Amino acid sequence: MSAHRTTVAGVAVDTRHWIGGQRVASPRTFTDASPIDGAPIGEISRGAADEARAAVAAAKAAFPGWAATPRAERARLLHAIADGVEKRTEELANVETVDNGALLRSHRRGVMPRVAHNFRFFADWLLTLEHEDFATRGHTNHVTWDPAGPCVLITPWNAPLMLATWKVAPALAAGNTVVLKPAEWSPLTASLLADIAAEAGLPAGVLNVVQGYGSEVGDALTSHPDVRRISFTGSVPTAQHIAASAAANLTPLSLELGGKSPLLVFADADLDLAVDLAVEQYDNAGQVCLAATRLLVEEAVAEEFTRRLVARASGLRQGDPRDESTDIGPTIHPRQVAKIDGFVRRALAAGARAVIGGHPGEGQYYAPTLLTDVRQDSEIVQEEVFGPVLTLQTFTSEDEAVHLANDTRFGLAATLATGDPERAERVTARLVAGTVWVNCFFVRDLKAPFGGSRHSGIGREGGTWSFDFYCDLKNTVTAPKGWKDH
Ligand code: TXE
Repeated sequence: MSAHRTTVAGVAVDTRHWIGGQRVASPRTFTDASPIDGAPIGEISRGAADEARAAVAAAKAAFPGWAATPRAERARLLHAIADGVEKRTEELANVETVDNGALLRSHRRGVMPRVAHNFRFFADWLLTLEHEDFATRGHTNHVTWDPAGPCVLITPWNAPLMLATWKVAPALAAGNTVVLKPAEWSPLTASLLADIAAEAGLPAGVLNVVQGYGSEVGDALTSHPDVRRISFTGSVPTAQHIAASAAANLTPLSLELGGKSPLLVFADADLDLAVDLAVEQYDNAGQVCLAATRLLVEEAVAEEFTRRLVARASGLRQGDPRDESTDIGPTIHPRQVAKIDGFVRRALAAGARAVIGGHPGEGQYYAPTLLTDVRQDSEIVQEEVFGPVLTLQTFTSEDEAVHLANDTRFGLAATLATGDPERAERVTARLVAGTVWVNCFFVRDLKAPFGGSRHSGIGREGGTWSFDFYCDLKNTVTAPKGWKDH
């Protein structure tokens, strides 16, 4: 491990920035540690305003060439990046697991294949984008999807490469250049992505990676006048800060923020399925923006549901995320453990009951927790915990279920367990949520719009919606030959 590189899970990772096709070091570094055991795994270049400005300048310089690159060639290069991701799946999965603590088996079988798919999907979609033409009083309207310019993409630590490539792939496909700022708690796979993109032949400056703390590198990126789009996934306070910083240049923003999503379990549901859906909410130690952390259960089945859930959740194995038999890994950082525990302590002090868990485990592990006897207006019901902590409340009518489901400041997702399709339709129509899952969870097609309402964000990404965001739409109106308009 040096100030320039480290080896993690047998994989060499460059820990410097990637700017204009060059590795660039900062005078200072910060230490990246593994959530598995807290051991240091890398000394990462600690970016500041200078590196941020250099990365935007590199993205600006590369923009005209990339924007003018024929779509088919852009698509070919994105497929080549996907090939590189597929070739290095095992390495990426191992590095990501050591860096952010999520399960190796899901990185291997689920996440990394989807990272490759992100590139393939947007490469293919690019080729289907039509330039629309229509006539108005003899004139033609010709609508084009023009690349917007340099984009700043700021990503979190809970699914580092997955969330980064959700943004990088459509931004590049649209003909934009990119400055990616990964989270300081999980910086490594972004650096590997830069290697893969370079090996694939992506021209210098088209993708840049700046490492560092958001508070030190962020403003120089988000207030930069040459930046044409900012896409951010993370917390509400940081989003508010970024929005204020972007306001100086009216830079368009896409914000994907947290949630406090409900799982509504109706008495007519298949209870085993409902319990499966509830248990899934402990995945990634609850560090999932979409997690349905509020279980809202119809009173008639609440006792039986709780009994089955407790039986299942008590059997979950918590431990080393590299172990195939582990169900729940560690939380990302000691600060996150303290934050989760603070929420739980305050809930217990306010009268909540921990049916299971309610305390930290060894190291950075937090025991899967289920809290009952919680009030709707309490902090634990209203605020995102981002840990393996579920609350359970009951309802007696559909109206009450909808009221409880909608009664937070968020609106990211909702999940319903019901055996009645008409009820599903009625309830769904009344829910405030960007995504509603009926008798399923986490099924995500890149064609579908993804995002949240209220404090869960602004805008939608996926399919056409990504291109809406990453392109400047232009309508060219051409008069017919010989036409004189007054
Ligand atoms: O997020 P931040 P944190 C929620 C979750 C979690 C909480 C705090 O509830 O407990 O947020 O996590 C960069 N200018 N989510 O503190 O600060 C930062 O470097 C520009 C939900 O880690 O939002 C990182 O790259 N950038 C969420 C990214 O923002 C700045 C996922 C996210 O960090 C910046 C993560 C600044 N001034 C957390 N300050 C989800 N929606 O999935 C920080 N950053």
